[in-house]
Amino acid sequence: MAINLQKGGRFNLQKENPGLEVIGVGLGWDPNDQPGGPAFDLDASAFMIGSNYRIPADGYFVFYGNQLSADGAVQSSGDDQTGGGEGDDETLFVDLTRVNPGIEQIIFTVTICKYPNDAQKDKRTLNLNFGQVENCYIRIYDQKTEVELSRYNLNESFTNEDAVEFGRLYRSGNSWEFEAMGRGTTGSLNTYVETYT
Ligand SMILES: [Ca+2]
Ligand SMILES: [Ca+2]
Repeated sequence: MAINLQKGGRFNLQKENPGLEVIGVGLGWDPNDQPGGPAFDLDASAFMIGSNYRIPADGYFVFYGNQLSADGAVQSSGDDQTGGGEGDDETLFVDLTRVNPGIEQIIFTVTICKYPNDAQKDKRTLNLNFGQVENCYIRIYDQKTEVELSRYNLNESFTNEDAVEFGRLYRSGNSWEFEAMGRGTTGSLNTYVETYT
């Protein structure tokens, strides 16, 4: 049964699911329901960091502009710009067996793109934040069986924040654990690029 995590909640992936190899980290959100309002273009990214809390090379930052990590372990499904439709809108796949041994944590961030597309340039001054985004969640599932292992709904209001560290995978002995972080900040994706590179 899937575990519903609260902020700070943790679980051991492989203890509960022996043989688990590839997980999907799915991000979902609902489109803007304001008539004429700007699209919420949320972006899921992964920072694969070593013991110094930095990525060892550019290839360990996976986002819409780099869809495969240098070790081949993390792959992005690509950029969804609207959040429309049922189910996950963006997904990061993680092959736990292929993660570079020097990587100690994989931090999953979700950020709101300031400039969703050219047609919306006139809306650039709008202050988009997670307080406006409905039904935002992250979930982890077994790619092979599609069984959901864990889900974390973003319940915080985050009325100023446009960037959230949703969760992290970290090594625990020979397995991986996941922690629901729910830590918001401002500055969108650039903030994390500055922090982790
Ligand atoms: Ca996107
Ligand atoms: Ca959606």
